[in-house]
Formats: sequence, structure tokens, C-alpha cells
Amino acid sequence: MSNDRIDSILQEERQFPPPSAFAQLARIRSASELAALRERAAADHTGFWAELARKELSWHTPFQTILDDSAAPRYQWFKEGTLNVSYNCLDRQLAERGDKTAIIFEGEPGDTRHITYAELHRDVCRFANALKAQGVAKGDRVVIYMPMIPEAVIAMQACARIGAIHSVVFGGFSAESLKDRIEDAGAKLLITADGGHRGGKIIELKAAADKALNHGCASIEKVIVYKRSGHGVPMQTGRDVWWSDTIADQAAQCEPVWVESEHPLFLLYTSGSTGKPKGIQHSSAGYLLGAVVTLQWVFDIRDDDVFWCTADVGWVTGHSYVAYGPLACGATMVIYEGSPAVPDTGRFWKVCQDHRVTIFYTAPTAIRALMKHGDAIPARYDLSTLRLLGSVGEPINPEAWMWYHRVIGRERCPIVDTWWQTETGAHMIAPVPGAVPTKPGSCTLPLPGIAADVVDEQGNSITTANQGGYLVIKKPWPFMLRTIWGDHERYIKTYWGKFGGQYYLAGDSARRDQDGYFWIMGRIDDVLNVSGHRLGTMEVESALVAHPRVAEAAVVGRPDDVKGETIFAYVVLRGERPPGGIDHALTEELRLWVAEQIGAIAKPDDIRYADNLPKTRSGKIMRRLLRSIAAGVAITQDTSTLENEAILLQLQGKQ
Ligand code: 7RM
Repeated sequence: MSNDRIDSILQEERQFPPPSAFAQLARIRSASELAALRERAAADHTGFWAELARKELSWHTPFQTILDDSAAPRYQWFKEGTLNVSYNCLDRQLAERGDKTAIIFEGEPGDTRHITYAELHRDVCRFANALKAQGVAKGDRVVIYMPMIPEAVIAMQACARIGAIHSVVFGGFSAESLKDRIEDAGAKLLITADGGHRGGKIIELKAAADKALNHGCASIEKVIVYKRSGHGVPMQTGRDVWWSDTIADQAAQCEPVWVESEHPLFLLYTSGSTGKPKGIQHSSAGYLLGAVVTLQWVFDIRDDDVFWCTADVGWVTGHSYVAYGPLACGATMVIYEGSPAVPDTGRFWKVCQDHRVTIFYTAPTAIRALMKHGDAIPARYDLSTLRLLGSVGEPINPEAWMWYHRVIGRERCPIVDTWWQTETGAHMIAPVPGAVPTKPGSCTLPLPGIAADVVDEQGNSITTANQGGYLVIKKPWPFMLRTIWGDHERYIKTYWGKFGGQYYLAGDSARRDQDGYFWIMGRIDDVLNVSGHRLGTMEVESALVAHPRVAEAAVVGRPDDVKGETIFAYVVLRGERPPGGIDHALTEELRLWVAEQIGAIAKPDDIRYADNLPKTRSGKIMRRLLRSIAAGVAITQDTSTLENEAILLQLQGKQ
């Protein structure tokens, strides 16, 4: 057994062709149309992207050079071109869609607002003028720490309008994280709110901001505070200003600042596996192009759609598929402020019903959490307007995929499982729903113009079906990250170091099946090594979740003298956790179940039951923390962002 090979043990044979009712009306309605697009891209990679950039974006000055790779891996796309992202999202909709609803907002308490494109344009212009009046200019960094309300999008768009670089910090992050990000970005201005509604509580954003600012953040000159919760917060004279006051005297027109294609649109911090968060830097033109073409190809966006991406603007998904992409396509979108469980776990389905959502995009963690409450809750709602479902953030296990398909999509809606990253800017591997048959658990095939592959340790393409390896991208693409803010060396090392600068290393392991479909197996750092077999965590987790009593599972390796590693599983059951976390009969049943499903090699040695799994705020399992617990070593990870710290004791088997 060679040591650099990742073995696949999951077998999933089900296939779902594009429903003909869907395909008939789709933008790309057949495999041959898609093949033609792929061939164009394969024949002339940069020409393909240039053609799209000319067609889909409105330029102030046309570009001359499609791709400058002379300083690779610092890639520059569409050089000499100038444009404005906010102009592309708003101004160009005014003539035809001024009165069309851009945003349907629903707050957690139930308040709703409809904002037309003309109104959004006006609000963005006013706020852009306000930012200028507060001293913000092109290239300045602005940190946005807001609840999930339209003003978060308005703030982002206003920055884009004047060429300021925003960095959104998710409202669930602590004062400490906020401070680190403000300082790394050297931000001049902070935009926040008094508080937001989430989980029936008020999230004290201004209080956290004050705490961050009292402990550093010397670069911050002004804080703009939007009044959302209205619960009364202290304002520091000279520093803090109310949003409403800043816009009071501002004009409803604001000439966009034309910026170069490569001008940074935003920084977004992501935590790496080690070290401090990386400020992922994105461009203006290339980035926006990615959001637009993927909304067309993968979401098949149409003028009459009501698009709802549930992601917060604190994540890249909320940048590409809330703040920018849908607006640049002139779509109507839903923004929901709060938790999926308030007032009950039917909230998502109620929002879909009430606002007649046609395209719904969420994360597997949300799907599994809602699935846990059974089929009866979604059955209460009219979901007949839905025509397409999407998934993002982690591999969706076949069990959850089937539930999503059957109970939410009512077997009528294709599911697009979209693989991408903060760094990639937009979807990379995902089905084009009118053309590509889907398989539960697979993100299917790379999009046209995306040179994704799976390679071995030496960087050679793996041609054997189902043999796992490193997921790489072999050619630059317009919406790729440009650098890590303030640390270009780290950018080179992290993403281009492994294969001599030739390939972009995604950091995920993956395999391709006999049809060339991609199956993400997990992060490279998470690969298990059991008696010389390298196994992806995802497959063992999928097998566990396929058991009727299991709602969620996370699997990590525990160092073992004999086997190298043994498999340690953390399981959340449907219904009650066994008393004291002990149920020997069930543990034995689950071990046998996994052995039957995928083979004895994958049988977990230990199973621990908890009420919840430790997740990052974007819903990704904190496997490093689980590895420490399994190994019985001291926990060094920051656990302050856990929603329920008490589960640590359960995971440790102490309660
Ligand atoms: C969009 C986003 C990126 C990481 C990525 C993967 C995992 C995301 C999928 C997925 C399997 C998917 N950006 N991931 N989507 N794994 N199937 N459809 O999530 O920067 O926050 O995370 O997420 O490991 O590398 S992210």
C-alpha cells in the first residue's frame, strides 16, 4: 500500500438526470450545449474568459491585455480596463429594472421590507457620499461588522462605489477576532450596528466593537453605527456617528470611481489550519465576472427568479451570492436576518413560501440540522415555487442530499452541489443543472474554463478511477484570489508551493469516478491513515449519517502505535443523547453498520455521543479540536466561538 494514495471506500451509484421540465427552460439546456462551451474554453483559455468579460461586464475603459502572468503567481486579468463594481450592480439595472425589487428583506422578528433597484441605487449613493464625507477615499480599508440586513449590502456596495476596500467581519465573531482583522487590514473606518437579531436574542455588535477598539485598532478614525435593535448604546463623541446622521444631507447621486480591473474590491479573512487568519484579497473585474457567470451557469438565474442564498455576508458565499452576483444579474433576492430555528425549525420553509423563492442555496450543516426535525415540518409549507436547490460549504452526504431532494425539492428540483472556496471567488466544480446528471454527494464536473484535476504527490494526474489525491487547478482563472493582504510570500507558499508554482493547491483531497465526476474527500490535513490506508473523513461520516439513528457525525484519527491511526467518531443522534453518553449496544451496532457499508477498515474504534458538534461559525466541523480531544491532549484551540461550550465535556466523555 503506497503511502501517498488516498483510498476511496464510499460507493454511491444513484444518478439523477436533469428533469426535462427544468432543462427545457434552462439557459444551458443540454449536454451538447455545455460541451460546446467547454470546447471553446479548452481551445483558447484566455480568449474564452475575455469574451465573457466583454459581454457580461460594463466597462468604463476596455482592457487590452487579457492575462498578465509575467510575475506569476501574481496573475493580473483584464489589464488597462477600468470599471466600477457598484455601477455594474446598480446603475446598469436602472433603465430596465428600476422598479424591480432587488431585495426582499425579512428580519428575525418578522419585519419585512422590499427595496427596488432605484431605491437601492439611491441608498448606496447616499451612503457612498457619507463615506467620502467621513474621509474615506479610494484604496482605504473599511471594516464592516453588521447584522444580516440590507444595510450590510449597502455598505459593501458604497465602498465599491468609491473604490474603498471593504473587509466584512462576521457578526458572530468576538471582539478579539474583530480587533485582529481591523489591525491587519489597517482599517480607517468601522461600520457596525447597535445590535442584530439572532436566535431570539440581540447580538451586541456595538459593545463588541467598543471592546475591540478599547484594546487597540489605532488605525480606526470613525465608527458609523446603524440603528437596528434600538436598544440604546453609548456613542463616543468625536468617533462614533449614527448612520442616519451621516446620510442626512447627502445627495442621492454619487459618481462611481472608475477603478482598474485589478483594484482590490475586498479582503476577507479566513482562518488557515495554522497561524493568524489570512486576508484573502480579491480583484474587481475578475471577481465580479465569476459571480455573474456562475449565477448564469449553475443557478440558471432568470429575470423572474426569487433567489435566496442563506449565507451571511461575513462569508465569501454572502459576498458572491448576496452582495454582488445577484445584483449584477438584476435578480430579486431574499435576505433573512436570523436563525433557521426561530420561532421554530420551519422558518426557512416559511420564508421560501411567503416570498415565493425559486432558487434556494444553503449549507449541508443547515440541511442536516433541519432534517433532524423530520419531514412533517417542511410538509406544512407550500414549496411549489422552488425550481432549483443548492449546497455549499462542505461535502453533502448522500443521506442529506436525498432528503433535500425528496422533502424540499419534492423530487422536482435539481440540486447543485457547488465546490469552491474563499480563495476561488466563485463556483469552480458544480453541475450545470440543465445539462449535467447529478449524483448524491458529488459536486460533479468543473465549470467551463476551470482546469481542475486530481494529482498525486508528484503532481501527476491520477487516471485510475476513484483513487484519491490532491485537488488542484492547473490554469489561472479570473476570479481567483490575488494575494494574501500584506503577506505575498505566504500566498505563494500556501497555494503554489507544493507543485513548483505550476498548480493552485486547494488543500482538499478528492477523487474522480469512472465518469470523471469529482468527489471531495475532505481537507488534506484531515486524511486518516489506518494501517497504511489513507481514508477521507467524509466517507466514514457519510456512512454513519446513513444510519437511521444518526443525525450528524464527525470522524478524526487518533494516533495508534499499531495501526498508525484508529478512527474516532463523534456522533449526534436524532432525538435524545444516551444518558451519560453511553450506549454500548448502539455503539456496536454503528461499528458494524460502518463495516457493512464501506468495509472493516473504516470501522470506528471509538464512538462518542454529543448533543452538538463543534463547528466554526460558517458550519465547518472543528476537526483539529476533535483530534486533540481524541488524542487526549490539551486543547489549544480557541473554543470561545462555540455556541455551547458545555458540549466540550460531552465530547471529552466527561459528562
Ligand atoms: C464556499 C466556501 C472552502 C472549503 C473547501 C472545502 C469545503 C466547500 C464544498 C466543500 C465539498 C462542497 N468557502 N467545501 N464547498 N467540500 N463539497 N460543495 O465554503 O473558504 O469557507 O471553505 O470548504 O473543503 O476547501 S470556504
